[in-house]
Amino acid sequence: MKKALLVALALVVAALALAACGGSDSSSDTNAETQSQSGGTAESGGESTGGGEAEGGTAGSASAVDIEAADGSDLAYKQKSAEASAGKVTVNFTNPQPIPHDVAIEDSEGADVGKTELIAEDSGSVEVDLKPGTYTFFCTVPGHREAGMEGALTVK
Ligand SMILES: [Cu+2]
Repeated sequence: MKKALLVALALVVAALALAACGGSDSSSDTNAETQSQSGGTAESGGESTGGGEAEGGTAGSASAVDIEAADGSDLAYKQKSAEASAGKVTVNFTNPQPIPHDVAIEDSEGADVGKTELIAEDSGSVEVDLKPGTYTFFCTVPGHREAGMEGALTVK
């Protein structure tokens, strides 16, 4: 009996914690991470001085962007656009095609920020440091970008 009560209490606390951090951040990934730690803070009253959320350290922490080349042999990515949080961003690229592709990122002035390896029937990733702004991701294989292998990356 007592155990059941504890489980019920834990559920309530978890629900409160979820509600507490739902407001300010749109990234569901980070919510899932903080959820397990912030059980205590949810009960400490209605005053929202911005507690709980900062616990994990650096604000706007790591995020990831997933980009995939089209199935078949189209010179295209499945994503035409992507979004990331400013800071360290891991770009995960999957290329199911036998044709080699990569994902390079350049800023709004055309400066290279980073790129993945050139891969075929494989996946790879690269970590880049991004400030808020608009970037372009594209394939560096000659002709591919022109054929449509590019998209917009918005960093907030
Ligand atoms: Cu390509």
